[in-house]
Amino acid sequence: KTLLEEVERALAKGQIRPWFQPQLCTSTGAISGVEALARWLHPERGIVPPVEFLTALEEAGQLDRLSEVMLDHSLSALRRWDETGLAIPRVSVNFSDVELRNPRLVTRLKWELDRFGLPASRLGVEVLETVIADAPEGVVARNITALSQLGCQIDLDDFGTGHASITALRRFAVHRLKIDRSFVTRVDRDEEQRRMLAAVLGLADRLGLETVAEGVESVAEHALLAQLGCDHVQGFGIARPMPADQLADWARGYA
Ligand code: G
Ligand code: G
Ligand code: NA
Ligand code: MN
Repeated sequence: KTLLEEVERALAKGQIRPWFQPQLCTSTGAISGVEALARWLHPERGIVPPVEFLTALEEAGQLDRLSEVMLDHSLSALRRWDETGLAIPRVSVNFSDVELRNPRLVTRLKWELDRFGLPASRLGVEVLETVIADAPEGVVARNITALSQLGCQIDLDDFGTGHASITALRRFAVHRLKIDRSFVTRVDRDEEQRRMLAAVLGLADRLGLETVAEGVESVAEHALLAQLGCDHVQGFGIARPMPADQLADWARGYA
C-alpha cells in the first residue's frame, strides 16, 4: 500500500484527528484559545506528526478532506467544552495555501459553523505568512477578506520568516501575528534575540495587531514576553498539544 492509500484509509477510519494546544493571555492569564494540530493515531506506529502525511495529501489534492475532519472535530470539541461549562473562547485551525485557493472555502466554513450552532468569532483561521506574501491578489485575498468579514479571527502563522510586506498585512485584514518560534527561543538569555523580538512586537503594536508568541518553553521566556507586551503565549512550557478530553481536564485544572 502507498502512503497516500494509508493516509486516506486513516482519514476514513477517524484515526486522524486534532490535538489541541492552549494559548494564554499574558495580561489576565486566562485561556485565550486553542490551536488544532493534526495527529495520526496509528495503531502500530503510535502518534504520527503532520509532516509525515501533509505532503502526501497535498500532492494528491486531498487536503480538503483533512481540513473537513479537522474542522468537524474541532468545532464539535468546542461545542462539548461549552456544554461542560468550560470557557474556551476559540479554536484555531491551520489552512494551507491550497485550501485558501478553494472558492468554496467560505461557504463550507459557514455551513460547518451553522451545523454546530457556533458564531464565526469562535473560529480562528491560521494562515502562513508565506501564503499572503506569495499571493497578494485573487482568490486567496478574497477568501481571507470574506472570512474576516464573517467574523473569523485571522492569525498569521510563523510570522517573521515569510517576507510578507507591511501593505500585505494591512490589505489582508489580519488580526494577530503568531511570532515564529525562532524569535522566541532563548529570548530571556540572548540580548540580540530580545531586540529582534521587541522590534517585531513594536511593529505589531503600531499596526494595531495582536501578538501570539509560539514555542514558549520556559517560565523565564513567558515572563519576558509578558514584560515586552506580547499579548498571548503558546508552547510546551505552558502545555503540549493534547486530545480534546485531556485539554478539558487541563483547562479545569488550570482555572
Ligand atoms: O503539530 P506539529 O508541530 O507537528 O505541526 C507541524 C506543522 O503542521 C505546523 O506547521 C502546522 O501548522 C501544520 N499542521 C498541523 N495540523 C495541520 C492541519 O490540520 N492542516 C494544515 N494545513 N497544516 C497543519
Ligand atoms: O507551524 P505551526 O506554528 O502551526 O506549528 C506548530 C507546531 O509547533 C506544532 O506541531 C507544535 O507541536 C509545535 N510546538 C508547539 N509548542 C512548541 C514548543 O514550545 N517548542 C517546540 N519545539 N515546538 C512547539
Ligand atoms: Na499553525
Ligand atoms: Mn506557527
